[in-house]
Amino acid sequence: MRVFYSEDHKLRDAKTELHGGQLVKPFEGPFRAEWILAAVREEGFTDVVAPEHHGLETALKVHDAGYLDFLKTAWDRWVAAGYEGEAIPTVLPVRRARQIVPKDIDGALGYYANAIETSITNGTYEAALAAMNCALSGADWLQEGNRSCFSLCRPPGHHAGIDLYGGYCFINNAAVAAQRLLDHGARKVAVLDVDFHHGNGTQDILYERGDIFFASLHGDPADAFPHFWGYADETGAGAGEGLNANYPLPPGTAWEAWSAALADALARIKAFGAEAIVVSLGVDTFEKDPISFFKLKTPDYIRMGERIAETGLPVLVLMEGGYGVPEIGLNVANVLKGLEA
Ligand code: OKP
Ligand code: ZN
Repeated sequence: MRVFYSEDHKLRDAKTELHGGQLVKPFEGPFRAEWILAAVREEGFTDVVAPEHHGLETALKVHDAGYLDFLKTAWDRWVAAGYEGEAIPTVLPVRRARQIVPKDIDGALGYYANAIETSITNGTYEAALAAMNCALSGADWLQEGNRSCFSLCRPPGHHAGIDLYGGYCFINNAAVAAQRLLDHGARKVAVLDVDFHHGNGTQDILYERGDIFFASLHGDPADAFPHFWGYADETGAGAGEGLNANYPLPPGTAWEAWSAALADALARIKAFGAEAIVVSLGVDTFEKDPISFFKLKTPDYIRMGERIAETGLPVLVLMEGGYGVPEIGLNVANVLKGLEA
């Protein structure tokens, strides 16, 4: 299985994340991609290739143009304002506030944020573009007739909405890849989000679309980030009515209950008639993940890959979350092994 990886992920190396009332070293850092790359190579996935460079054409079909321009310019505008820390918003356009994009960078940050733990830094936009390029190259690789591949995207993307960043995400790599598959001949595709956190950005982008089915298995939003999205009664709207499937699951969820939800999601993806699956793979479902509460074990990830492979559909695996412990690498490699079994 081919692996797409760009060294440019290292351009995002934030020093601060707002966590527990303190600015701490971010959970999402360059070490994650290094651990994952080392483990997948160790486990035999040695066909590691840098992605092609792509323009913004596909991203502009899933994101707002003003939002992408904001991402491109935010750091320089923040520095020009004279600030010395990393860029974080302080004011948010909450209930009953006006939804007007402010000229001022402090206001613009709040306008485009859906969570404020995530600092914008020098190099963040360039790293997000590199992750997007990995996703696009992966989509093209499937389109050439290959059954599966792994795009080691970093930073992740599934919390990035139409015009929203946060939760360590800036550009929605999964939505961009799904769009690319459709633009290159697929009629219908699915995004399957198995990260511990609800893929609220992906849901935001796909909610009214009739050509992409979205399923997400995640910690119940009553208990877990992103808190304001991910309930089971969010089922899609307009042309997308019935094409959004959320599986909120309680603290302590282990393989048995988790895999029952996966089986239901895969059955619905098949019934929809998807011609390919984009998997938003987070391994923060692992029992030792520092910020999550599921209890999956390392061998469970092999079974996860096997179950997805049983659909018989081409599969593009994109990296999302998974934190804290070196086992994230083997857990990712196990999914890839299961897919190839
Ligand atoms: C990104 B991805 C937990 C706070 C969580 C942000 C989590 C972002 C997860 N107490 N803060 O989906 O793995
Ligand atoms: Zn996550």
